[in-house]
Amino acid sequence: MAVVNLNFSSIQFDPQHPHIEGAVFSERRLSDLSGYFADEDAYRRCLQDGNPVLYRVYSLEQWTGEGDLAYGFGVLMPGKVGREYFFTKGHYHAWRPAAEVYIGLSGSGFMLLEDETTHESRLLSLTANSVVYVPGCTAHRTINVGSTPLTYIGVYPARAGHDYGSIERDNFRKVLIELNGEPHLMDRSAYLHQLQKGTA
Ligand code: PAN
Ligand code: ZN
Repeated sequence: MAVVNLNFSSIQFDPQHPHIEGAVFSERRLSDLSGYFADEDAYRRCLQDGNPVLYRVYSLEQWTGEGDLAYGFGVLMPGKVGREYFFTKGHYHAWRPAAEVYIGLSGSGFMLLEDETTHESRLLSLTANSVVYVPGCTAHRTINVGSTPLTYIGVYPARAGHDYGSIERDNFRKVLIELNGEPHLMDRSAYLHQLQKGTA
Protein backbone atom coordinates (compact mmCIF):
# COMPACT_ATOMS: atom_id res chain seq x y z
CA MET A 1 0.00 0.00 0.00
CA ALA A 2 1.34 3.41 -0.94
CA VAL A 3 1.91 5.99 1.80
CA VAL A 4 0.85 9.57 1.15
CA ASN A 5 2.12 12.71 2.80
CA LEU A 6 -0.91 14.92 2.33
CA ASN A 7 1.01 18.01 1.36
CA PHE A 8 4.02 16.77 -0.58
CA SER A 9 3.23 13.46 -2.10
CA SER A 10 4.78 11.17 -4.60
CA ILE A 11 3.02 7.87 -4.80
CA GLN A 12 3.70 4.61 -6.52
CA PHE A 13 0.71 2.52 -7.43
CA ASP A 14 -0.42 -0.58 -9.23
CA PRO A 15 -2.85 0.68 -11.92
CA GLN A 16 -5.09 -2.39 -11.55
CA HIS A 17 -5.32 -2.09 -7.74
CA PRO A 18 -4.40 1.47 -6.79
CA HIS A 19 -5.05 1.08 -3.03
CA ILE A 20 -3.68 4.32 -1.68
CA GLU A 21 -3.61 5.42 1.91
CA GLY A 22 -5.83 8.47 2.33
CA ALA A 23 -7.88 7.76 -0.79
CA VAL A 24 -11.67 7.57 -0.57
CA PHE A 25 -12.77 4.33 -2.19
CA SER A 26 -16.05 3.92 -4.01
CA GLU A 27 -17.37 0.98 -5.95
CA ARG A 28 -20.26 0.89 -8.43
CA ARG A 29 -22.01 -2.34 -9.23
CA LEU A 30 -24.45 -2.98 -12.05
CA SER A 31 -27.38 -2.42 -9.68
CA ASP A 32 -26.10 1.12 -8.97
CA LEU A 33 -26.65 2.00 -12.63
CA SER A 34 -30.31 1.08 -12.87
CA GLY A 35 -31.89 3.08 -15.70
CA TYR A 36 -28.58 4.05 -17.30
CA PHE A 37 -28.29 1.36 -19.98
CA ALA A 38 -30.58 1.61 -22.99
CA ASP A 39 -31.46 -2.08 -23.28
CA GLU A 40 -33.58 -2.70 -20.18
CA ASP A 41 -34.21 -6.38 -20.95
CA ALA A 42 -30.48 -7.00 -21.32
CA TYR A 43 -29.90 -5.08 -18.08
CA ARG A 44 -32.35 -7.31 -16.20
CA ARG A 45 -30.73 -10.45 -17.65
CA CYS A 46 -27.25 -9.23 -16.61
CA LEU A 47 -28.52 -8.53 -13.08
CA GLN A 48 -30.02 -12.02 -12.83
CA ASP A 49 -26.63 -13.45 -13.77
CA GLY A 50 -25.06 -11.60 -10.84
CA ASN A 51 -24.35 -8.05 -9.87
CA PRO A 52 -20.84 -7.43 -11.16
CA VAL A 53 -18.62 -4.57 -10.12
CA LEU A 54 -18.55 -2.11 -13.01
CA TYR A 55 -15.91 0.23 -11.65
CA ARG A 56 -13.91 1.38 -8.68
CA VAL A 57 -12.66 4.87 -7.94
CA TYR A 58 -9.95 5.89 -5.49
CA SER A 59 -10.19 9.62 -4.89
CA LEU A 60 -7.68 11.95 -3.27
CA GLU A 61 -9.72 15.00 -2.37
CA GLN A 62 -8.17 16.12 0.90
CA TRP A 63 -6.90 19.46 -0.39
CA THR A 64 -9.40 22.25 0.01
CA GLY A 65 -7.53 25.51 -0.59
CA GLU A 66 -8.22 27.87 -3.43
CA GLY A 67 -6.12 26.67 -6.36
CA ASP A 68 -5.80 23.13 -5.00
CA LEU A 69 -6.34 20.07 -7.12
CA ALA A 70 -7.92 16.69 -6.49
CA TYR A 71 -7.44 13.49 -8.41
CA GLY A 72 -8.85 10.03 -8.70
CA PHE A 73 -7.86 6.65 -10.10
CA GLY A 74 -10.54 4.81 -12.03
CA VAL A 75 -10.66 1.09 -12.80
CA LEU A 76 -13.51 0.32 -15.22
CA MET A 77 -14.21 -3.33 -15.99
CA PRO A 78 -14.72 -4.76 -19.46
CA GLY A 79 -18.17 -5.98 -20.44
CA LYS A 80 -21.44 -5.06 -22.07
CA VAL A 81 -25.13 -4.76 -21.28
CA GLY A 82 -26.72 -5.96 -24.50
CA ARG A 83 -24.58 -4.22 -27.09
CA GLU A 84 -23.69 -1.25 -24.91
CA TYR A 85 -20.21 -1.26 -23.37
CA PHE A 86 -19.75 -0.83 -19.62
CA PHE A 87 -19.40 2.81 -18.63
CA THR A 88 -19.23 5.12 -15.62
CA LYS A 89 -22.33 7.03 -14.53
CA GLY A 90 -20.99 10.27 -15.89
CA HIS A 91 -21.49 13.72 -14.43
CA TYR A 92 -21.06 17.46 -14.72
CA HIS A 93 -18.93 19.19 -12.18
CA ALA A 94 -21.05 20.94 -9.58
CA TRP A 95 -18.85 23.99 -10.13
CA ARG A 96 -19.50 24.09 -13.86
CA PRO A 97 -16.34 25.91 -15.03
CA ALA A 98 -14.15 23.12 -13.59
CA ALA A 99 -12.23 21.29 -16.32
CA GLU A 100 -10.52 17.93 -15.89
CA VAL A 101 -7.54 16.12 -17.37
CA TYR A 102 -7.80 12.37 -17.87
CA ILE A 103 -4.65 10.30 -18.31
CA GLY A 104 -5.03 6.77 -19.63
CA LEU A 105 -2.93 4.13 -17.88
CA SER A 106 -4.00 0.81 -19.37
CA GLY A 107 -6.75 -0.77 -21.40
CA SER A 108 -8.75 0.53 -24.29
CA GLY A 109 -11.66 2.90 -24.13
CA PHE A 110 -13.20 6.26 -24.79
CA MET A 111 -14.51 9.35 -23.08
CA LEU A 112 -17.93 10.50 -24.14
CA LEU A 113 -18.34 14.26 -23.69
CA GLU A 114 -21.46 16.38 -24.05
CA ASP A 115 -21.60 20.16 -23.93
CA GLU A 116 -24.28 21.32 -21.51
CA THR A 117 -25.47 24.21 -23.68
CA THR A 118 -25.08 23.01 -27.27
CA HIS A 119 -25.46 19.27 -26.48
CA GLU A 120 -22.63 18.67 -28.93
CA SER A 121 -21.04 15.25 -28.35
CA ARG A 122 -17.44 14.15 -28.67
CA LEU A 123 -16.01 10.64 -28.41
CA LEU A 124 -12.31 10.74 -27.54
CA SER A 125 -9.95 7.81 -27.27
CA LEU A 126 -8.70 6.94 -23.77
CA THR A 127 -5.94 4.33 -23.78
CA ALA A 128 -2.55 3.86 -22.18
CA ASN A 129 -0.43 6.98 -22.68
CA SER A 130 -3.29 9.18 -23.87
CA VAL A 131 -4.52 12.42 -22.36
CA VAL A 132 -8.04 13.79 -22.69
CA TYR A 133 -8.91 17.35 -21.77
CA VAL A 134 -12.48 17.76 -20.55
CA PRO A 135 -13.53 21.42 -20.67
CA GLY A 136 -15.82 22.99 -18.08
CA CYS A 137 -19.60 22.74 -18.47
CA THR A 138 -19.19 19.33 -20.14
CA ALA A 139 -20.70 16.04 -19.04
CA HIS A 140 -18.14 13.23 -19.14
CA ARG A 141 -18.37 9.44 -19.05
CA THR A 142 -15.66 6.79 -19.41
CA ILE A 143 -16.38 3.71 -21.57
CA ASN A 144 -14.39 0.46 -21.74
CA VAL A 145 -14.42 -1.17 -25.19
CA GLY A 146 -11.55 -3.57 -24.49
CA SER A 147 -11.25 -6.96 -22.85
CA THR A 148 -9.17 -5.82 -19.86
CA PRO A 149 -9.84 -3.19 -17.16
CA LEU A 150 -9.54 0.40 -18.38
CA THR A 151 -7.48 2.33 -15.84
CA TYR A 152 -6.95 6.06 -15.75
CA ILE A 153 -6.36 9.10 -13.57
CA GLY A 154 -8.58 12.20 -13.57
CA VAL A 155 -7.23 15.49 -12.20
CA TYR A 156 -9.67 18.30 -11.40
CA PRO A 157 -9.96 21.45 -9.29
CA ALA A 158 -10.52 20.64 -5.62
CA ARG A 159 -13.71 22.68 -5.64
CA ALA A 160 -15.17 20.95 -8.73
CA GLY A 161 -17.66 18.66 -6.95
CA HIS A 162 -19.86 16.15 -8.78
CA ASP A 163 -23.36 16.71 -10.15
CA TYR A 164 -24.90 13.38 -11.12
CA GLY A 165 -28.53 14.52 -11.23
CA SER A 166 -28.78 15.75 -14.83
CA ILE A 167 -27.22 12.62 -16.31
CA GLU A 168 -29.25 10.35 -14.06
CA ARG A 169 -32.38 12.10 -15.37
CA ASP A 170 -31.54 12.76 -19.05
CA ASN A 171 -28.54 10.52 -19.75
CA PHE A 172 -26.17 11.26 -22.65
CA ARG A 173 -27.68 11.77 -26.10
CA LYS A 174 -25.32 9.24 -27.63
CA VAL A 175 -24.70 5.56 -26.89
CA LEU A 176 -21.60 3.54 -27.72
CA ILE A 177 -22.59 0.06 -28.86
CA GLU A 178 -20.80 -2.85 -30.46
CA LEU A 179 -21.64 -3.22 -34.15
CA ASN A 180 -19.92 -5.90 -36.25
CA GLY A 181 -17.31 -6.26 -33.51
CA GLU A 182 -16.45 -2.54 -33.47
CA PRO A 183 -17.49 0.38 -31.24
CA HIS A 184 -20.18 2.42 -32.95
CA LEU A 185 -21.54 5.76 -31.70
CA MET A 186 -25.17 6.44 -32.36
CA ASP A 187 -28.07 8.56 -31.13
CA ARG A 188 -29.71 7.11 -28.04
CA SER A 189 -33.14 7.81 -29.54
CA ALA A 190 -32.30 5.80 -32.68
CA TYR A 191 -30.95 2.90 -30.63
CA LEU A 192 -34.04 2.92 -28.37
CA HIS A 193 -36.20 2.88 -31.50
CA GLN A 194 -34.31 -0.16 -32.80
CA LEU A 195 -34.72 -1.90 -29.44
CA GLN A 196 -38.47 -1.23 -29.50
CA LYS A 197 -38.79 -2.58 -33.02
CA GLY A 198 -36.62 -5.58 -32.10
CA THR A 199 -34.10 -4.76 -34.84
CA ALA A 200 -31.20 -3.76 -32.58
C1 PAN B 1 -13.62 10.78 -12.29
C2 PAN B 1 -14.92 9.99 -12.11
C3 PAN B 1 -14.76 8.48 -12.26
C4 PAN B 1 -16.09 7.74 -12.01
O1 PAN B 1 -12.75 10.59 -11.22
O2 PAN B 1 -15.48 10.32 -10.86
O3 PAN B 1 -14.35 8.20 -13.57
O4 PAN B 1 -17.13 8.26 -12.79
P1 PAN B 1 -18.46 8.83 -12.12
O5 PAN B 1 -18.02 9.82 -11.07
O6 PAN B 1 -19.18 9.50 -13.24
O7 PAN B 1 -19.20 7.68 -11.51
C5 PAN B 1 -14.02 12.24 -12.47
O8 PAN B 1 -14.44 12.61 -13.53
N1 PAN B 1 -13.98 13.05 -11.42
O9 PAN B 1 -14.35 14.34 -11.54
ZN1 ZN C 1 -15.24 14.71 -13.42
